[in-house]
Amino acid sequence: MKKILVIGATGQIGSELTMRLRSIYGNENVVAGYIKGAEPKGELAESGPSEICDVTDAEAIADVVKKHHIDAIYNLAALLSVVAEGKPRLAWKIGIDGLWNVLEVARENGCSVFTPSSIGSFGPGTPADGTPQDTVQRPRTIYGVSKVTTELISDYYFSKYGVDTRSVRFPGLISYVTPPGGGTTDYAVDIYYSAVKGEKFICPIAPNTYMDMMYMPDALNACVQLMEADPSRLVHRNGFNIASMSFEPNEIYQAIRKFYPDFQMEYQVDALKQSIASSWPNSLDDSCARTEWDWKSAYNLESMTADMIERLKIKLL
Ligand code: AKB
Repeated sequence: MKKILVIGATGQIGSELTMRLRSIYGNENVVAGYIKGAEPKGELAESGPSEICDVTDAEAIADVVKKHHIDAIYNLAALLSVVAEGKPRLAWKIGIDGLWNVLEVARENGCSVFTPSSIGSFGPGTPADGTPQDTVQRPRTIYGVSKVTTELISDYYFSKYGVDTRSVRFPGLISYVTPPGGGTTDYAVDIYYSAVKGEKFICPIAPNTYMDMMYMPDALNACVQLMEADPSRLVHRNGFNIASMSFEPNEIYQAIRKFYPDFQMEYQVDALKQSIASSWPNSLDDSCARTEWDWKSAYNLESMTADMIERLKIKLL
């Protein structure tokens, strides 16, 4: 049975991915790695082992890997795009110095590694519609620069040392469990909270700004499916485009209004968020992921909206 360490296990993706991995590989085989001040709570804390594991501390990662005989690391530690713009040095320290620590520990201990990339790895010079798998990547944000570097250094560790590195480029992720913190796509989560709470939504992103988005269950499937994929079929390794839906603010607003006809939205565009959003693609072409490891999403805007609203009603009301 696989022994897995999730670094960043209490974050937006980590909190759900850890539980999904425990349901597949067994509770005792998935270690939730967290930093001080972000301790696991509730089911996450009670269902399996957890360890302090700061990605910037190589020795701590090595200790946890050795203690639990880890053979796969999901490295989810990162600052999201908007926060990273305010703290570029810290973003690099966590995203790249941290990744270097993970890759070195993986090399020494024979672990495979999953470190997500993002639609943020693209920039204004990238073809915006049907963005190909292999294309221009010249992002203007530190988040994007660190994601391109993540893809390249992860590929390098595979070709130079044979470390089994794999990753996807996540779209904006939408979930009712753990809110995201400081991303450009967060509005597409926040809008559901406003609708269910009966509040007017102030939209920080301008009309007609299309970005790829994905419901969390699809994102979790992508992580597991790629890490289980037959390596002989993989032409690419790090930074697979994956896609399920692309929309602009009015389209998600209209989808929610089918459930809440009186729901109100007003635009108050945030300059930083908008400049980041405008530099990202409208929609990715995920055909390489479909061909190389049979990727396919399950949710679209309508089915995600129905599920989000139902779940948030239980959580909030
Ligand atoms: C962000 O908005 O920063 C993230 C992402 C798309 O990578 N959600």
